[in-house]
Formats: sequence, C-alpha cells, structure tokens
Amino acid sequence: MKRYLVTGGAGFIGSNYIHYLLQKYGNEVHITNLDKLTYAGNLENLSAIEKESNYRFIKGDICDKDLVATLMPDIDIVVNFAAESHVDRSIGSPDDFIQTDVYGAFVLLEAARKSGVGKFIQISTDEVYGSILKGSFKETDVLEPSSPYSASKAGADRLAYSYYKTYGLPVVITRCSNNYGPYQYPEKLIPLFVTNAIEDKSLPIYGDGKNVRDWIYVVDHCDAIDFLISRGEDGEVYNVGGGNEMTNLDITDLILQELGKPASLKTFIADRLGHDRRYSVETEKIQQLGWQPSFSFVEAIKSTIQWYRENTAWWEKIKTGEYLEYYKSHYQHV
Ligand code: NAD
Ligand code: TDX
Repeated sequence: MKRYLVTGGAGFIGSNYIHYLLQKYGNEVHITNLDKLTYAGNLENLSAIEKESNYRFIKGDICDKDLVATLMPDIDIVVNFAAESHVDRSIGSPDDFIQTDVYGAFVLLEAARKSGVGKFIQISTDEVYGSILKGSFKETDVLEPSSPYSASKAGADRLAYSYYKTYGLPVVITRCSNNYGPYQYPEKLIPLFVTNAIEDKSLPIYGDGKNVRDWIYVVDHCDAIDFLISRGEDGEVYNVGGGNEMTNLDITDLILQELGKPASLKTFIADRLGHDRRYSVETEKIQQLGWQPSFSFVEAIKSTIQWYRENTAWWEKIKTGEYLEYYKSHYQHV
C-alpha cells in the first residue's frame, strides 16, 4: 500500500486528485489530507469519500514544523498542492503567498528529507515562466514570474529542485497550465463567469479580454501527476498542458452561449496589474514519456458548466459573507 500525504487536498485540484486516487487505486492507497482550510479549502468537496477507512483529514498548516514532522514518517509520497493560488489576491496582499507557497514548501521538503520519503511532487505552475507572445516555454527556459503569486511559486519550484540537487530528495516538479472542472473556487475565471452568468450578473473582463490561457481539464492534470509519480525522473521538471489556448473573450462567449445568456453581461473593466498576456507551454517532454491529455475541451467544458448548473448549493454557499466583501472591494466598478 502506498501512503500519500496530499497537502491542500480540500481545494480545487487537491480534492479532485483525492477522488482520482481513490477511484483508481481503492484500498491500494492510504491518503492523509493536510489542509489549513483557508477561504479556498472546502471539506464539502470530499464529503463523498470522507468516511473511507484509507482516508484521513488533518486540519493544519504546512508551515507548522512540528505537525508536519509527526506526519512525515508514515508517508511514501508527498504531493504538495497547498498554496495561496489566486493572482488577484496576491496583488492585494502578498504576505500569505510568501508564507505558504515558499516557507510552507520548505517545511515539507525539510521534513521529507529527514524522514526519507520515496517521492516528493511539487505542484508548480506554467505562470513561473511569465508571459510569452509567440511560441511556447520549454522546461529549460528562464523563469520570469510577474506576480507575487507566480514569484512565490517559482521560489518553491526552485527550492524543491535544490532539495534534489543538494540532498538527493526524489523530487519531481510539474508546471501545469490553467485547470477547469468541478469544485473550483468561484474567484477564478471559469467558475466566476459561469456562476455569475447563471445569476444574470455581469462578467468582469480585464482589459481587452484578449489574454490567452491554455486550459486543461482538472482530471487530466490529476492523471499527469499520477503518471509522473511512476514515470517522471527525479530532479526533473515537466510541463503539463491541455493544448487548448483560448482568449478570455473566447471563453466568455462560450460560457454565455452554453447557458443561453446575453452578450450584454460582458463588462470590460480595468486590467489586472502586471497581467500576463499569454501563457503557453511545450509539452513534448511528458509526451515523450508516453502521457497526453485524454479529455476533449469541447466535452469537458460543457460537463463543467453543467456541473455548476447542477450544484448551485455548492457555490451559493461560498458566494456569501467574506466572498462578497472581497468581490465588492475587488470589482468596485462593476
Ligand atoms: P485552491 O486555492 O483551490 O486550493 C488551495 C488549498 O490549499 C486550499 O484547500 C487551502 O485551504 C489549502 N491551503 C492554503 N494554505 C495552506 C497552508 N498554509 N497549509 C495547508 N493548506 C493550505 O488552489 P488550486 O487551484 O486547487 O491549486 C492547487 C495547486 O495547484 C496550487 O499549488 C497552485 O499553485 C497549483 N496550480 C493551479 C492551477 C490552476 O489552474 N488552478 C494551475 C497550475 C498549478
Ligand atoms: O474576473 C476576472 N476577469 C478576467 O478577465 C478574472 C478572475 C480573471 N480574468 C482573466 C485573467 C486571466 O487572463 O482571466 C484569465 C484567467 O484568470 P484566473 O482564473 O485568475 O487564472 P490565472 O491568473 O491565469 O492563474 C491560474 O492559472 C495558473 C490559477 O489561478 C493559478 O493558480 C495557476 O497557477
């Protein structure tokens, strides 16, 4: 039996990953989910599996050295999703990003080194490269992160590498493009626009809406991580992408069309500070190993939109209180 420590497992990708592992491996895995339950952590994402005997949840901070040190000796594989993950919040208040994304990764790496875990997967991001107008970034390209979020992720990414290089910790680093799917917090583009459109609220498009992102279905990302745990080489970085580059306007139009809502909901607002124009990663390296995404964008985006239609209770509960405070202060002019 493989014993996993999944950090940030109550968030969007982490919770999808826990579902993926349990579906694929059943009792062959044991999962410890360590999550601080920040505004982005939601145990409802895991209610279907919370009673499984090979799953346990621990509410705690990856920066808590003592707690992490007690958990690590029982672990074979660490998958570090825990992070502050929203670029806009990192512009407003970067502190937590530096703390969790960099120092938290350090605490995990240090404990993993001391107890000799078999594999440490650092979930990095394509944003560490910064923006590229033409062509695509390779794993060997220079990192030029633009936001406090991406800079903190770049710090953790290289720190993880240093633990391989210096101490021989079996680290693998993934740099994935923009994920979409169920359980994504409705501050990110797709769930924000889908849920706003369902509520007939405006869709706040930054700048001219022509920024480009590559979109990957979250289950494909989970599958790539699983693939790299067995096939990835220690000390290596792997780009992961969906091969679906679209402008934000394309995504917005698609959402409106799918929901049968009017174009008048589109509202252009002031651009995000330091807004990266385009992200694009070359995925040859992971493809050479034998992995590629299996979900079609057309199908998966439809089923994602459908999921938010069918699970209004999940996001209506989120879009209250603190969320509304953030929304009002961030989107003042909408
Ligand atoms: P998310 O914000 O939905 O979830 C983050 C989770 O981490 C939450 O459950 C939160 O409670 C937890 N957390 C935060 N600080 C913590 C701490 N100090 N200790 C323990 N838990 C803590 O984020 P997500 O979109 O699921 O992203 C997960 C990871 O994947 C992040 O590392 C992110 O940088 C990376 N990533 C995300 C995307 C994307 O498109 N969403 C793409 C590439 C990489
Ligand atoms: O209200 C909005 N209006 C808008 O035009 C929001 C929230 C976003 N946008 C634009 C900004 C981006 O060009 O949509 C695009 C996507 O924005 P986000 O959903 O905030 O994602 P992004 O900034 O691309 O970062 C995401 O992908 C990489 C994740 O949030 C990161 O965690 C991940 O590392």
